[in-house]
Amino acid sequence: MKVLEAEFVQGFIRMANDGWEQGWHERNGGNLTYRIKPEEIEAAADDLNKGGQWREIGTSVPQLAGEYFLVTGSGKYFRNISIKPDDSIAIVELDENGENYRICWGLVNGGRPTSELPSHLMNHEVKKIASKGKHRVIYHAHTTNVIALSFVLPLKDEIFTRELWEMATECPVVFPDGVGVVDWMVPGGREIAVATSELMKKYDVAIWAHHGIFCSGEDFDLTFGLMHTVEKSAEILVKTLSMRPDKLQTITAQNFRDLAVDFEVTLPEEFLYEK
Ligand code: 2HA
Ligand code: ZN
Repeated sequence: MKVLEAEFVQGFIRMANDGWEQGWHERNGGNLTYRIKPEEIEAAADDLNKGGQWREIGTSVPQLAGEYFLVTGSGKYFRNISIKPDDSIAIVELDENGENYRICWGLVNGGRPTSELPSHLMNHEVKKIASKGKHRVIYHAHTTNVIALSFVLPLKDEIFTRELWEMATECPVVFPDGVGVVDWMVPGGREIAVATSELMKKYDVAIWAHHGIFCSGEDFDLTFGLMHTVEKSAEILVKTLSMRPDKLQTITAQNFRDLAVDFEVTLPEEFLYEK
């Protein structure tokens, strides 16, 4: 099978384009990676080039040794992914130590995988273990309203979680574990990768202050839906704060406890403090 005909590649391209249409990917902003299933890579084996040069990842992910990933390219624009996918995205294979990668398909006009490859792979490693293999998608986007909130809310997990939960009833059901927050850090390196993957042991969403969101999920629908839900909630909060600085009424801590019973989710008490 041709790589471009594979369902996982079509799903990846659609998700990237959906993110572009949301306005989350100005210029070359954002990146997306997918941990490919063995049967999916097997079906596309004839279309892969196994002679590429090994290059350093910049970190070590031994739990992902030998796995294949579909990734966006460094400096590439989400806006172009649906129009010229083989120029914009690539399949990479990791070596048997999880320290080097080589390009097996895509980036036909040259280039490298996303500058956030260390963060993506360290997050994949953490989530693969935590979800017993179920999580396959890591997505980073420059979500306008969450970025705006990172200038006015204290950069604390419990504050962001509670504020985002309050702005739409579905939020605690969609992200019951809450969201983590990383202080401003230089993007692209191992340090921010370590900080983010530490939070990903606990959460499916990490907010990068003044930069955007990293999130993780089982498939393209769930991961895009998670990003969309968090950002929509942030948009409602931005609109609310723009109308007046306080809320006349809101969803209370007890309301959340009642919701948790009916929707059969566990909401940690650390987020249900009295205000
Ligand atoms: O430009 O989003 O964080 C890609 C990025 C880096
Ligand atoms: Zn970014």
